Amino acid sequence: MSTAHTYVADRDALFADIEHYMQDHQQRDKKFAVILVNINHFRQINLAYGYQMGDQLLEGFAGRLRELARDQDYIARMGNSEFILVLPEILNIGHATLAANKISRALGVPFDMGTRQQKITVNMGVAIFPDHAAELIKLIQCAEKALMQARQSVELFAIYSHRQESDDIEAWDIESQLSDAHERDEFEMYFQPQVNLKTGELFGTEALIRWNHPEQGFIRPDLFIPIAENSGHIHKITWWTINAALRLLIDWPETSVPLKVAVNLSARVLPDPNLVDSVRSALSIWGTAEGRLTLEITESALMQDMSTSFITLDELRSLGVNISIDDFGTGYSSMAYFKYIPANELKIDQSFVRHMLENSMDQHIVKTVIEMAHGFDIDVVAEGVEDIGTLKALKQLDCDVMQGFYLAKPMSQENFINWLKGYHPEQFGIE
Ligand code: G
Ligand code: G
Ligand code: MN
Repeated sequence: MSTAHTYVADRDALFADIEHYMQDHQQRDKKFAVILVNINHFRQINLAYGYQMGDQLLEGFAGRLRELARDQDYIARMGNSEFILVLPEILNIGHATLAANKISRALGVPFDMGTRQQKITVNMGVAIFPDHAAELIKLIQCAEKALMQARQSVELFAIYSHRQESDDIEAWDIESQLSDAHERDEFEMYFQPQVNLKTGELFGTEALIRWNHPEQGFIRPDLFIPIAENSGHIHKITWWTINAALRLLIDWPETSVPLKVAVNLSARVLPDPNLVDSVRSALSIWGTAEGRLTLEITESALMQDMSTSFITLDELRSLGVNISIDDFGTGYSSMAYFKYIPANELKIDQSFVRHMLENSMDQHIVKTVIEMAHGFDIDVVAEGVEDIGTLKALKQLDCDVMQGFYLAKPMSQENFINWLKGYHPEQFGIE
């Protein structure tokens, strides 16, 4: 067996080592734990500091893991930002939990990145041999599944449980029914209004998809969009959403200001070479005037492959489409790149807006984002406005547009058009 604390990237050697632990523990009727540790936002760290510093961070991280490990523990690198720990001879799951907590505490101290100190966070997934699986690949898969669960939750780590298997079945069911959903016309578009804070006039609307399932009722996009992204259904859905959104403009063509309609674009369709052509066709089918379609792209989607996505966005802009950066503030984009993003709108994430009255830090972030965006001639939409107090504070901070439950929740097209017809700024206290 290779010595403890090795730092390898060779998967065959790594698997052979774990295989060895399995035989050994099986013979002696003992348990061991596998912990997968993934460094969050490692890609952004690499972008911000360069790859050399990124490698240095990995070295430092491995060093900290070694410091807190026992002599007999095994540590290796699994992937780009992922490490694997094997903790031999544990008595129960509690020992693995202790180790996971120890790891997170060891990260309280930031890493030295030359000019700056960088704090990092991790997620961890834990699986136990032989309780969760007695085969190598299955055991690693259990740990991977637990890691994925941790990444989707607010918890630092997750221990594999069989309940996750039933989640997988649910995911499969949704996936198999997605293509039928399309054929059976089960998608519906909901609309949430946006109001110009400067003038009180209507500004536009965000189009939000709903899946009206015959047995399950309304299925939220949070649940089925990620599955559609992984299964490839997202391309058809995107075509449907753009057309459903542009149809609204036909059904409701006239307001005092031309209404804009905003469609959310998944990160997965941004690299699609057909995207620009599809958008061009849809605009021509519906005879949409310039400046009336907005495409929302999350900040983190933009950061995934900046050079390609910026070219695509430029092409979309040249079709007269507005580009909005969605969920801004949650994606860790660096100021160095911000000035190059070909966007004309930015949406401050609702997590900052919703508590800005009670939390002065959030208010400060909102203020700074507005000032910065205006410096680049970019309009700011605040999402998640739930009360008049927040509306007034945003107006004072020179925010351009607001959207939130205070005005209205997302509504069916029919209800939305009725809402528009009845809209008066005074009823919301907007002067
Ligand atoms: O409307 P709701 O709160 O349920 O939306 C939840 C999430 O789903 C939001 O992040 C929203 O951006 C996303 N979403 C809503 N409609 C669409 C859509 O048509 N396409 C994509 N890609 N995402 C959507
Ligand atoms: O990720 P994205 O910004 O596209 O998400 C938009 C979602 O936010 C919509 O689906 C909508 O349901 C939700 N939303 C809009 N306004 C509010 C609000 O004022 N409060 C809360 N809690 N959610 C909101
Ligand atoms: Mn959005």
